[in-house]
Amino acid sequence: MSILNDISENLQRGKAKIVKELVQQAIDEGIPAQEILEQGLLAGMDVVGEKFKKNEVFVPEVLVAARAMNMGSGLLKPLLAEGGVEAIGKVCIGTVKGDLHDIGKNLVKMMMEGKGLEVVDLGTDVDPETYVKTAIDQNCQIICCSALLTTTMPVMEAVVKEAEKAGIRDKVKIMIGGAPVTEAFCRQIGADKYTPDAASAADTAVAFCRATA
Ligand code: B1M
Repeated sequence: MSILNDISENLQRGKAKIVKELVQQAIDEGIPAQEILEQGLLAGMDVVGEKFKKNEVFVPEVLVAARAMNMGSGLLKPLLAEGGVEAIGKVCIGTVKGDLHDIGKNLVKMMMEGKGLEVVDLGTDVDPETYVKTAIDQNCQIICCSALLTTTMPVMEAVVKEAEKAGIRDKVKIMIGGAPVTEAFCRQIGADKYTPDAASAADTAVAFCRATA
């Protein structure tokens, strides 16, 4: 569908205003929000990611693409949240200490809210103590950690240990995700669940909350 290609290409060029207009146009044309997200915005971000890897684009270009991504996904947020019912559980989410990547974390948050979960967003660069303190203070059933850098993945293990130290490990599920994270890593650090994408993270979180309700 060409409007989705247009969204992807304008996102790659960092044309935030045009991306926003095209996303609105796609919504008006009745294209499902999930399709606009995956085949337009995320497809464009994938290309940017590949070019970044090959040193064909650099941090400034990636930042403007990320801004375009956020402007487009902001319009989709209420649509992805449609059908959301009364909060079925509470989750806190953040990108781990040392890591400033937040696009994936924001998508996970958006999908979770869309499934009726209440989400406490801790932002980026979150230390283990903050995750655990928030889970205790705000009665969260789940702690969600995102990491995009291999160097920050170990912080996830520190979160598991911190939850054990605080005596809440049996009361709180710990979910992890982000591009370098794997199922094997999840098992290795003793977290509860790795999910590869935002949609499966939201489904899993709902299932965990229902199981503890
Ligand atoms: Co950076 N960056 N970056 N970056 N960046 C990567 C991650 C990298 C793979 C690029 C590369 O070299 N190929 C590389 C990491 C290499 C590694 O560790 N192995 C890298 C690097 C090296 C860096 C810097 C160190 C660069 C530098 O300064 N020299 C620096 C680090 C800064 C820091 O964090 N301290 C840096 C900076 C940046 C920008 C600021 C420019 C920008 C971030 C802007 C922002 O987030 N606001 C940026 C970006 C955008 C990227 C790439 C291009 C795209 C990441 C992204 O947003 N993807 C990325 C390359 C790539 O991934 N191809 C790269 C889209 C997003 C939707 O995907 O976050 O994976 P993702 O989320 C998915 C799933 O993983 C999952 O759901 C999402 C959607 O389905 N998911 C979860 C994510 N979190 C989850 C949590 C869950 C469950 C599922 O919990 C339950």
